[in-house]
Amino acid sequence: MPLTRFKDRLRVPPVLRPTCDRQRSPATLAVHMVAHRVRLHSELPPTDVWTYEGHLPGPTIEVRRGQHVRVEWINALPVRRPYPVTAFTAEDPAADAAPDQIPQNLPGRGRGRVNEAVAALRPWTVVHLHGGRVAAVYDGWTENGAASGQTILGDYSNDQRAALLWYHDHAMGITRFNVYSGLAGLWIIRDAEEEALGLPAGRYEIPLLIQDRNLDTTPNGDLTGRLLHKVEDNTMEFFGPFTMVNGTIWPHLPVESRQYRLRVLNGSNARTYRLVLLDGNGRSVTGAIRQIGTDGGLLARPVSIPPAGLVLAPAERADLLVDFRPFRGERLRLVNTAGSPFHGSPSNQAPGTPDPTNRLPYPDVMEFRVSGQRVNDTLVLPERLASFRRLPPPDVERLVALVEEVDGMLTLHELEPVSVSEEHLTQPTIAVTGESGVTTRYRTVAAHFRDTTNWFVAHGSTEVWRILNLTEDTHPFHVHLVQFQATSRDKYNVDGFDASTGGTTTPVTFVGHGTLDANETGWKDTVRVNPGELVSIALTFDSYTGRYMYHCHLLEHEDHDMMRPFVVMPAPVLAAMGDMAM
Ligand SMILES: [Cu+2]
Repeated sequence: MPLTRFKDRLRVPPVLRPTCDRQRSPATLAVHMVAHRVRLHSELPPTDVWTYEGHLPGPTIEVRRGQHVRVEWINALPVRRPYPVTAFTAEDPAADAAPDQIPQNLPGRGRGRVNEAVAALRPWTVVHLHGGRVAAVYDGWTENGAASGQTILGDYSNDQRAALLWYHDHAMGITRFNVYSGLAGLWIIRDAEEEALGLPAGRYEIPLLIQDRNLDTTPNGDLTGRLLHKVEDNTMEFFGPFTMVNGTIWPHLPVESRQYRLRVLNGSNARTYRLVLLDGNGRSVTGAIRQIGTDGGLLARPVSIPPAGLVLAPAERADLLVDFRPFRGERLRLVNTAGSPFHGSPSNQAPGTPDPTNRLPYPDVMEFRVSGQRVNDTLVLPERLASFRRLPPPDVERLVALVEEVDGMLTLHELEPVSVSEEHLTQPTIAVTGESGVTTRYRTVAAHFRDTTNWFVAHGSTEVWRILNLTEDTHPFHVHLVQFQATSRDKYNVDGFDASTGGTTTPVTFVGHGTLDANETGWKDTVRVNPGELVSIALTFDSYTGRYMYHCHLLEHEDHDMMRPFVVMPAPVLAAMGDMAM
């Protein structure tokens, strides 16, 4: 163990509650992006990080539903100091390498090369409120970055149900490094519906922002504390050996023997977690957890965690009620059982066992130390938590395929059916045989961020987006502006897809219905699409208009072209534009 587990106490980020000076004017906040030095673990030297307001994670911004808040995001990051992250590409391990020779399991660089382009970066940032209904100009369009000394204005209506959102950097091409440097924080919206439940609050409501990290070493192998973004030649995603919760590696939290509300966010670049709670004997006590909310707020009713554990891909959130009463005087470990890269398949290891073959050298996340004292806690969770209605049938359906091209570039292929007049096309097409047995041929109309915008959405309409994963890994699919509903997860045989042509030799074919977990049936802004799955989501565009993005939330994928624009426009404007829009 390179660092003592559970040594340091969990820190909780400070809370900023914006208030307005005068009636009717929006509350205002000034949030500075500043360089800072923090200890990620008490046995480490200080680490250079970039922060919001000097805190890692940034301060939690807490607002009321409907509270109008204006934020000045001030880039006050230093121009002359080196970029706080060393980007390094390690040589692939030999085919017969032992797990402890897989570079991403090891702290420090090993054999490989430093990415000098990253070393030469200067501060360039843009802030996105993830999960927020935000006007397009304030949404943090990836190309609209601010240099040091410049300010980005954010105007947030917070006109949505109570939820845990998060703000983070979204700068074009370098989001993975800027977020990794520390530019992320939580944003909590409160409302009356949630308050009526009398959920644990104050020091009994704890946010847990989970992120993996790697650290550089001296030639002797001592950890320097410097942030190291190490990938491998053939694994572009970052997976680090150390797990940080709220900016501390493997922390512990003393808790009373009562119920707690834990608000969990996976803020990792690429690592998916499957979280299991273990008692002192290594026995799973995950049954002590009920999930009450997800990305977009409260679920209609509380649900159990899936037996194998709570899966959270990057950017997904879980609102949990954890009952520590049966565990007086015990220590409980929260562990990860998901290997990386994540494919959606279950683990073969006993929970808490290292799985270095799958880049999980240290499964620990954090420890809860339950007090021996008896506490009076009479909260009984109601069976109905919040209002929920299914979205109406869609006006429009769209299909996008997740494709890894032969050069390893990951892309989003927007697909359109081949019309009769196009049947002579020489371009490769993707044939899909659906549940009904009908085969449709599609052509790719865009695949890269720079390609033409195709998706023009009528304001007020409901759409279904179908996401077909033709790659070998799970991708968390994120849409800006809206909270959506996952409606189905179907399994397809995708063997007929040929990445070298971008087309199919035999149709991609429906093989059966998969399952959405109970905790995926609430409001979501990020949904996992496992290999060979076609996941459908329903979205109603009833708030703002303008240009937004959808993308994979593995930050290395988002930066390497798994990101596309879409535009919401008033329906009469679309009609006036005629064919051009559709
Ligand atoms: Cu992806």
